[in-house]
Amino acid sequence: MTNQTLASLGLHPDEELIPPSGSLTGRLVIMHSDEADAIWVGEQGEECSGRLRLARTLALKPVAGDWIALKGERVTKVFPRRNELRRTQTHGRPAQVLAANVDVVFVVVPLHSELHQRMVEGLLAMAVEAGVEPVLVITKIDEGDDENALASLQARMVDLIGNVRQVTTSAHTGAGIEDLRELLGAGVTGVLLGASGAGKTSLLNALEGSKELTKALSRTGEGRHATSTRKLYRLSSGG
Ligand SMILES: Nc1nc2c(ncn2[C@@H]2O[C@H](COP(=O)(O)OP(=O)(O)OP(=O)(O)O)[C@@H](O)[C@H]2O)c(=O)[nH]1
Ligand SMILES: [Mg+2]
Repeated sequence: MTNQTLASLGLHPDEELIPPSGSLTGRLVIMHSDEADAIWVGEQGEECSGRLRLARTLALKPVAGDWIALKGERVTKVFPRRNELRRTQTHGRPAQVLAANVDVVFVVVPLHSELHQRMVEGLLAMAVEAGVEPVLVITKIDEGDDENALASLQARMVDLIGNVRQVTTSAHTGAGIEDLRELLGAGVTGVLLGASGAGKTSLLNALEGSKELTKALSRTGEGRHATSTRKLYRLSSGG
């Protein structure tokens, strides 16, 4: 029987985590340089959270979204991943895993901006390579003073990435936020990808309306000044 806490953290009904004896299971929320924040199921089945160290014997460096086993305050095992979101190799450096065990990738593009064509293509490719459904999220539609702006962006996006599912949103007016919430139903792990300033943090805040977090994985800015957060949030609505 799947533990309810693990299900609420995004474990699929057909997945099972069998921990080494004496270990507990949980999910990694965010990696710090050599420590990790995680949520796990305690001895009595209660939900726990806290900062963990990494056992030196880990075969795999964990990332946000990983299912883990822990003993004491150490991560002792990283379970095999259902999928990995990888930032594709650049300048000869090895591909970097941004997040694991993801259900949906939101490619976030603001209504008005220079369209970073190669970046959008790259983000879409990340989703496709991971075998994860991409959804295009057009943000800041409240800035649509020109009626044709949305239609024209949508047409350009279809040219660029084909007919992927689309949601149009405004964190300011709340437009489309419920559509996004529906895509992030109970146990769904979503990742927001997009350029710095595209509106990812604002979307998370609009989804939550409060500081109480749930479960969309925040994620990556690719511009030079971009902030980059790889953190799992839990939404109070269940996603
Ligand atoms: N008009 C309007 N502005 C928005 C909306 N969403 C975000 N913004 C503004 O856009 C700017 C960037 O938004 P953020 O949510 O911080 O963008 P981000 O994608 O998290 O950026 P990084 O963290 O740098 O990657 C802020 O000044 C927001 O106020 C929106 O729906 N409408
Ligand atoms: Mg941000």
